[in-house]
Amino acid sequence: MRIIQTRSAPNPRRVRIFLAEKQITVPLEDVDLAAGAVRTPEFTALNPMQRVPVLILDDGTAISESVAICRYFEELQPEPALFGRGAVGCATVEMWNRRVELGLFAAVTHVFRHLHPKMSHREVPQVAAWGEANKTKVVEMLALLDAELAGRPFIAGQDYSIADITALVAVDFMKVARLEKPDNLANLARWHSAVSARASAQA
Ligand SMILES: N[C@@H](CCC(=O)N[C@@H](CS)C(=O)NCC(=O)O)C(=O)O
Repeated sequence: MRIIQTRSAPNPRRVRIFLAEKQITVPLEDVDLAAGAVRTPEFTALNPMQRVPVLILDDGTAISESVAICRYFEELQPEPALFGRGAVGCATVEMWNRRVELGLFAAVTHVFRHLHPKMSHREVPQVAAWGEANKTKVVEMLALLDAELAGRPFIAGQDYSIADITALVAVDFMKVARLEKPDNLANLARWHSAVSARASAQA
């Protein structure tokens, strides 16, 4: 088993943090996105979406999509539960992970992909107006999360979950996307300090 990934990219980091929380070690094989590693016929055969990470099982099965990879490991090793517990708990984690993924993570990556000069040959066409529009969406979603975090320690409730991983990686990737973190969101700042202090954040 191995994971094809890129150290600096945000989606592989989600998987690395998830594995660190579960204390699972999987060999990592780094590829260079800037050099077009995901556009080769060999890589495209593994993931036609031409994106990392990709988990390769020992029988050759290739699983991509960060959340799908995380679900595979949750099934193999349920503890600690990072997708929630019970019908309501699992649905609540799913709800928040999707909200964070679609509302924050995607918005931050749109800003990066559509405005950063180094993405001009990988995001074609680069639409600057779309990048700019997503800056507002990022700020609005951070404010929403700040209000939610006034009433609980973690994004989806009392327990750390994959929703916290998605949010942490999105917030940290704001720096790469050249987005400034609002300094008036005290609950979000408290949450960010807590999740960043976990050993898994270094993965
Ligand atoms: N929905 C996918 C997104 C994967 C993705 O966008 N990966 C980026 C790196 S974070 C990538 O491979 N980009 C290749 C490129 O831009 O050429 C997931 O959740 O894994």
